[in-house]
Amino acid sequence: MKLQEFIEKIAEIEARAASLVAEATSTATLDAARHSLVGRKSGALTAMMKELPSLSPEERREAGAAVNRVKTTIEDALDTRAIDLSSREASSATADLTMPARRQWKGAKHPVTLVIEEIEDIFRELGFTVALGPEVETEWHNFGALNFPPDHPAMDMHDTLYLESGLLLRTHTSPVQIRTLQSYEPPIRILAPGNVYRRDFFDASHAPVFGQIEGLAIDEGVSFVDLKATLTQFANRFFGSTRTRFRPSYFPFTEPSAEMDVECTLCKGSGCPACKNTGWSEILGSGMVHPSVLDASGVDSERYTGWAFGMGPGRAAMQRYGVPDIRLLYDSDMRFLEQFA
Ligand code: 2NL
Repeated sequence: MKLQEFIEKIAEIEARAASLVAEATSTATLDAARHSLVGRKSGALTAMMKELPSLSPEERREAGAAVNRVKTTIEDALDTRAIDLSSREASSATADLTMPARRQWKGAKHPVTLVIEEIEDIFRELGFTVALGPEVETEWHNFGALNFPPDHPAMDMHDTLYLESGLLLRTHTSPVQIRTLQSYEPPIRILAPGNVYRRDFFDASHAPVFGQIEGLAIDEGVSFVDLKATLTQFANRFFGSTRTRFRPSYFPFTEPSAEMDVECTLCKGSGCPACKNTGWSEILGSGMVHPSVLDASGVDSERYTGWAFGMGPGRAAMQRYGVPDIRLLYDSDMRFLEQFA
């Protein structure tokens, strides 16, 4: 083959390559073009390279340089087009331009968590500290130290799961206060929030696992006046300025004991289904700590007195947000929870 002929042939291949690359509309047709042009076995340009030895040594140098230049040009064009086609194929395979934009999910605190944090904030300002303890407790911390008489009807409300080792699932957060009384000298002002367990049906107003917050204040000279003043102050902060009333009650661990009611937040005292037409809603139980409880924990009941209360943040959240069924607080239904975001 003559040099002239060689140069013409590779120019022809270069021109054919340009149109093949331009006409390739898929990676498959482009791959076929690459094969026919620069393929190792049957590529047109590869065939030309095999012709080089038939030229004279002087012609071979010029022809070799020319064929290498064309090879680089063709390969660059093929590579550029390949990237273009594959990105176009990838995006046309997944993009549905009629699809609605994805809505951003926004995390939010659970209404019961909101209520617990609000109660903690109010009591923190009054000098209380948050105390935590185990949910699996000894019978002594849950009942013995709290002056529960054996076989007393008060025990019926506190049935729970008993574990093999004589331990049980705590029925209230009072054991946290017992542990605090055992390890700290008064003055003590603590708030004990946490989950508690009781043998109950799961219905609109009961749950077998529920949140409780108890408070305890112990010092010299603490009286029922402190209980009433502090809890009234709390009710005004939590429910807005509202009337409160104290009714006598019974707990084994307090004497005297009292329930605190607030004016029904829904009907403002005029009576509605939520307050069973009484105009009042019960929000917590309280009382002066029984001397036997102080003595059991090693606190001198001749020197110290104190008061305590217990309330359900789930119940409080239901009143605050007008939730009609306690199960809504445990279902994790996004349609309900989203409203608090
Ligand atoms: C309620 C009533 C109450 C207490 C809890 C308490 C704790 C100790 C000593 C004395 Cl260590 N009392 N806690 C007192 C009165 C009432 O809870 O209805 N809770 C949901």
